[in-house]
This record gives sequence, C-alpha cells and structure tokens, in this order.
Amino acid sequence: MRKEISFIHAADLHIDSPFKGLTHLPETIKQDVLSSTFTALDQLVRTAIAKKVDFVLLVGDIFDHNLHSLKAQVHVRTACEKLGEHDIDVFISFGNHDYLKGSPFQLTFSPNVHIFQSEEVTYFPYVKNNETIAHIYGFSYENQAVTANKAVEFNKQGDNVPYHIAMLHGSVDQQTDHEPYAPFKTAELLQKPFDYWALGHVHSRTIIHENPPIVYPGNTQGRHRRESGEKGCYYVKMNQSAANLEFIPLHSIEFKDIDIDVTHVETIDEVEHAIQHAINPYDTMQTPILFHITCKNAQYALIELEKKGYIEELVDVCNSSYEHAHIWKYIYKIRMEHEHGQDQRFQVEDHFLTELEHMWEHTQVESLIEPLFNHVQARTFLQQLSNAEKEAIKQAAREELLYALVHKRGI
Ligand SMILES: [Mn+2]
Repeated sequence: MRKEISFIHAADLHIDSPFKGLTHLPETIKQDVLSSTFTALDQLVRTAIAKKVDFVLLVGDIFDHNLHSLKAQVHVRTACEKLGEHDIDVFISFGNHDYLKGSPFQLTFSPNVHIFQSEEVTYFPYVKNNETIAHIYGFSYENQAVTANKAVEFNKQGDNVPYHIAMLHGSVDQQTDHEPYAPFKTAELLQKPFDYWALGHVHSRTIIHENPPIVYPGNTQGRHRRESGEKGCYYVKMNQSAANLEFIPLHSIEFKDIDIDVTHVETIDEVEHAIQHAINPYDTMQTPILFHITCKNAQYALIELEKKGYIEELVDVCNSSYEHAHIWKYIYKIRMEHEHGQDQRFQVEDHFLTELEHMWEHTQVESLIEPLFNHVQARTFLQQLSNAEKEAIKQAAREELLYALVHKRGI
C-alpha cells in the first residue's frame, strides 16, 4: 500500500521581474509591485511549512531572466534553507527564462535542494525515513530554446518505487500565448505511467487532465493585465487511489482588466462616475489591485477631453483617493477605444476615409517597426511582439490618425 505524500507544485515564479511597463507608479506602490514576486515565494514557504508537505516542485522560470539576478538567487537560497529546516525537499528545473548557460554563477544551495543540471531527462529519488517514496523526473533548459519534444524522453524507472512524478516546462498542443518550447500533446503524457505531470511555462492556471493530474499551476504573481486574477500554486495530496489538488493563492497584488462602455459618456463628471462605478465593487478585496481600464465606444467629445489631458488628470485625482489605503487600488492605465464607425462624425461619405480604412486592413505592423528591431542598441532590449500587441499598436495608430484628420477638418 502506498503511503500518502504531499507536495507543493509551483512554476513560473519569475522572481525579480522588473515590471517594465509600470515605471510611473508612486514610490510606495512601486515597491510593493517590485517585491511581489519575492513575496509570493515567501508565501509559498509559509504554506509548505504550515501544510507540512514532503517536498516542493519548482518547474522552470524560477528567475525572470537568464542572469538570475543575485538578489533573486539569494532569496531562493534562503527560502530553500528555511524549507530544509522543516525537512522539506525542493526539486528545481530551469526553463526558457532561467536557462542554465545564461547564468554567470549559481549559488550553492542547501542539501535539501535538488537541481536538474542538464537537458537530459533524469530523476532524483525522494527518500523519507530511509525509504524511497518517489522518483522525481525532470530536465533543465541549457539554452533559451528547447524545440525537441521532451515528453517522449520521460521513462519510468524503478517499479518498486511507489510514486513517479514528472516535471516538464513546456508547451501543450497549440498554445499560442507562449513560445512553443518543448512541445507535447496531452495524449503523449497519458501514454506514460506517471502519477502526476507537474507542468510549467503556461502562465494561466490549467488542469489539463484529472487522473492522472496534468497541471499548469500558472505563475505565482501576475505581472501585467493579461495575467489577471488570483495566482499561486497547487497543494497536492496523493494516496494509492487518488490525488487531491487544492489551489493556494500566493499573489500579493492583483491585476484587473476592466472594460467600461462609454457610448453615452460625454463630460468629465460622467467619466468620473463611470470609473467609480467600475472600481467600487472591488472595495472589499483583501489584495491591492492595479487596474487597466479600457473605455469602449468613446465618442468624439471624450477623445477630445483625452487629447487635452483631462482624462489623465481625472485618473490622477481618482488615484489620489485610493492609493494611500493599506490595501491600495491604482489605475495605472486608462485607454479610450474609439469605434469610429458608430460616430456620425466618421460616417462621412468620403473616398479618402474609405480608402484609409481599406489600408488598415492590409497594413502589417512588422515591416513598419523593423528598423527599430534592427537597431543595434534597441534590439537587445526588445522581445518579439505578440499578435495582440501588434494589433494594439495598429489600433492606437489608427485612432490617432483618424482623430487628427477629423479634428483638422473640423467635421
Ligand atoms: Mn514563464
């Protein structure tokens, strides 16, 4: 009969993430934001100790960038030591953001830490009271990209060992939000006799399969508006017949992406009211929130207020009433989205505007921003844009141009 085991499964901690788009935040909020990825790990350690788990699995992208910032490494080392003091082992594999060859150094971790040191799939035994209870399988990215299907390289070893747990940082099926590294299909994992597939890489929490569990825990702290809602890890208990999974939140800040319909909003008063109305429901939240607000169907009057800087000023005023609370709230971005087709001013019979519309349909952002991506200094700081980002650039340019044209013509 198999003894019960319990563990924490986390991935994509991205510790010391720089939160690049949030440099304009007030200092105290900025400090909370910058420390949030560290705080998530602290919360994980507290949870592991409180639950008295056997071990912790960290499945890739523990660090945010290949340099593995020293501050982040020291923090992880200290966290692991603390777990060691409570007899909790830690198994670590590195992913595409913290691949082995990118790091100029690796600190020495306490003996309870087991790090997969190559791209070859191997295993560590988990030993408790002189008995091997589990084999933990995995590999680390040596370079930024692993394009091979690593799932096929996982092979169970040791039939007498009660549990076999696989750690895999990679991309399932047709995942489009993340780089298609170490791609695999769910069916391939199901063909292998593992008791639990501890996945990493995809940042949204997903249970792909129940029995055996195939699980993306998501990242431990959201870092932008597309990583919204609760973030954390899974606390897993397994016995001979079943696995029980409990999601444990670890985030200390939440990102919220809110859409407001402003079709009938024309004055500053009305905008203020619309913002309050959208944010008030979050008054009882126990976590600070960073809001990204998109005003849908903004009409000409509103766009004009925005161009004159009044919307930004209004947001500052709103923020000043929320930002000093212990559980603060902060609007870090407000965006006007203009459905010009619904605005009479843009419905002019005009070949020029029609032609312009036609052009937008066919314009590719890539060729226009190519010089920037080829620039010797700029390119080292740039990452490939996602389709959503390209679409946002196109949309913003389109709104800017249409506004300028209409404004000039005084339609
Ligand atoms: Mn990641």
